[in-house]
Amino acid sequence: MGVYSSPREKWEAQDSLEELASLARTAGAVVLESVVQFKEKRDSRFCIGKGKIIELSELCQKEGINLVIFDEPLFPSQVRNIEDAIDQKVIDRNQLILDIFARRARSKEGKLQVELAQLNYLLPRLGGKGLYLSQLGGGIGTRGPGETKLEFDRRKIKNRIAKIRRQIQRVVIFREQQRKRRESRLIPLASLVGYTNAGKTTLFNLLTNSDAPTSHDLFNTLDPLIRRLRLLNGQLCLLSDTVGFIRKLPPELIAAFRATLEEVKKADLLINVIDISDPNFLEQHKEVNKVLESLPVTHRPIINVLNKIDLIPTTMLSVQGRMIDNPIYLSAFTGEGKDALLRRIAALLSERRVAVTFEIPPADGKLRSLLHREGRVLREDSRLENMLVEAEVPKAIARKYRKYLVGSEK
Ligand SMILES: Nc1nc2c(ncn2[C@@H]2O[C@H](COP(=O)(O)OP(=O)(O)OP(=O)(O)O)[C@@H](O)[C@H]2O)c(=O)[nH]1
Ligand SMILES: [Mg+2]
Repeated sequence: MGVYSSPREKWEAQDSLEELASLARTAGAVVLESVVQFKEKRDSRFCIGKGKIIELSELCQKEGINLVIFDEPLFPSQVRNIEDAIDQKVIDRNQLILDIFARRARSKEGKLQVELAQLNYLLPRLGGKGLYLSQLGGGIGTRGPGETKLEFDRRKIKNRIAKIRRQIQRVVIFREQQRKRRESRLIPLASLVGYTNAGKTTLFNLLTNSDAPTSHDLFNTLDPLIRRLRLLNGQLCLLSDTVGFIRKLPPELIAAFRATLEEVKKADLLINVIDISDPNFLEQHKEVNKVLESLPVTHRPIINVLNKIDLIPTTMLSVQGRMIDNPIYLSAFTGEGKDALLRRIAALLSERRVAVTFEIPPADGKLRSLLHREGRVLREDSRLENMLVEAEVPKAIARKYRKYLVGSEK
């Protein structure tokens, strides 16, 4: 059930509803009907109009519908009113997304974050049909992470929320330590970002020779993945794959993304994957930019990748490509465009690198292996007692070992 409040928004409402249908199928529902209503002002009791509610009720009876999903966030009282009026279970877009997250989260922190978001969302909504009819509608909206059933007892929920908060705190500290260790290794990090289903994981697999699961489902990836990526000039960087973004993502849900977004915030470089074969790619691109601005990471270098070019004719490509800033045309499927992307990554990362010469005393031999591992060694001379190594290295390394730099580079 979608609602729009000005005639201009009609198309957008229909697109959004189609996306909602994909989300519903991803959660295991069978979509029987889609309805949109034009309503200038949302009804405080039912969100949509009273007449529409009666129509909806009749439609449910006729088609055997046992779950109605609203494309709008509903107040707890609205959920109860609508459920009473149509006598079927009602959830909103946010609950549906949380439900998908609940099934997808794999990491400990991911699971905790999702459960926390669900419980916070459910607490004011207790007493709705979810309580009694959780078996109907495939249980959608009542699943906890790992398929356990959420418990609907106010006191229990409050205790559980407090417990989860403490657990998350511990995991956060642990992750922070891990990240510090990684940062101390000074390898630059590139993060894939983009709308859900844009092909981020497929590209991740292509670039890092991995086989992380990809799927046509929305929100297939939830937990961040990090692998090493070797660029054409031999330089190493880390690449992270993350959760996708989607329109109308409310703040409660953004918290559940936090683990992933931390990686994005720390990235030296963002790779924005855009599905050029999707007719809504521009809106999706805007939505992604909105989330990035809220992080905020917009001052980071960013590479726009137009993915899935194998799906649309070349003539269309050049027209659409003009709408995106300095894009790389790519197919994560066929591999076309991969080298161009690798070159662009290397070029942007090398701006963060300097070419310097170190004079390394024998006692500090491990600096030489560090330069080989993290930098690109251009020349070595070991005829003198101190070894001379000319290399292109991350600026952070040059700074840290300043005392060994030769001549004016100090
Ligand atoms: N034809 C074609 N299909 C692609 C390409 N890249 C990805 N796909 C398909 O698009 C779908 C989504 O790909 P994923 O890599 O799972 O997308 P994602 O961005 O990681 O999606 P989420 O993790 O759900 O946010 C899958 O069915 C892929 O096979 C491409 O270049 N060409
Ligand atoms: Mg993915």
